[in-house]
Amino acid sequence: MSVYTQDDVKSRLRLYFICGSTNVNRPLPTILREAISGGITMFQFREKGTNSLTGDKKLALACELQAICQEHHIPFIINDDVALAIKLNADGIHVGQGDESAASVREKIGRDKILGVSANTLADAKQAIKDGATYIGTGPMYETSSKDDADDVCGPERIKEFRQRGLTIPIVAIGGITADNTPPILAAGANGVSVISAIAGASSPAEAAARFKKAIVNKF
Ligand code: TZP
Ligand code: MG
Repeated sequence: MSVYTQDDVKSRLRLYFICGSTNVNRPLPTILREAISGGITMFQFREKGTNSLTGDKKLALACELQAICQEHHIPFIINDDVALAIKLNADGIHVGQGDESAASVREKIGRDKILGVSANTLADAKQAIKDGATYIGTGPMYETSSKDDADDVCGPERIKEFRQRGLTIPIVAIGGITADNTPPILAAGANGVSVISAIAGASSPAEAAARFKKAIVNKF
């Protein structure tokens, strides 16, 4: 699929698995296959931090993960690395506020690709929309140990506020999300949850993803 409508993206955001090689202690391609069998709806390759792969090793892993996603019709998104996303013709890219500007990324990738932007304030969210974001990510909803420089916990109230202020863009929540604490996030108006450790660190990523699906399915 190369053109995504907002409705496609909203449903794809429901269970958005994010992972890099440093988040797992088994091979990431294996974990990804298991997470897909449990029902994830989108995948982001986020290779960053100490001991993360670079250069050819990063490229080789990205290619392998993309092939798995393609086999299962799961959109493959790359975090931050615009050159890699373009080289692989990935389905999309996700950038944070400290990365290359969303407007510049949109210009490079064209209008048909998914562009995710992290936005923790209403002003940043509005700017992201102007710049051509397809969806915004916001958090951390709850305490997380997966991001060293995470902002303060905002809770589902952030999502509620964005919706009350009139934002209709697809929104995915992030940070400390588990199957158990998912319902208030969806009730606040998020289209889905993005998750690293509750799936990547589970003894069974497939079962972990399936537990999320149970929490999500009744909400739509
Ligand atoms: N951005 C805000 S919190 C976070 C990112 C990338 C980490 C989310 O990981 P986890 O393990 O699902 O809390
Ligand atoms: Mg980033």
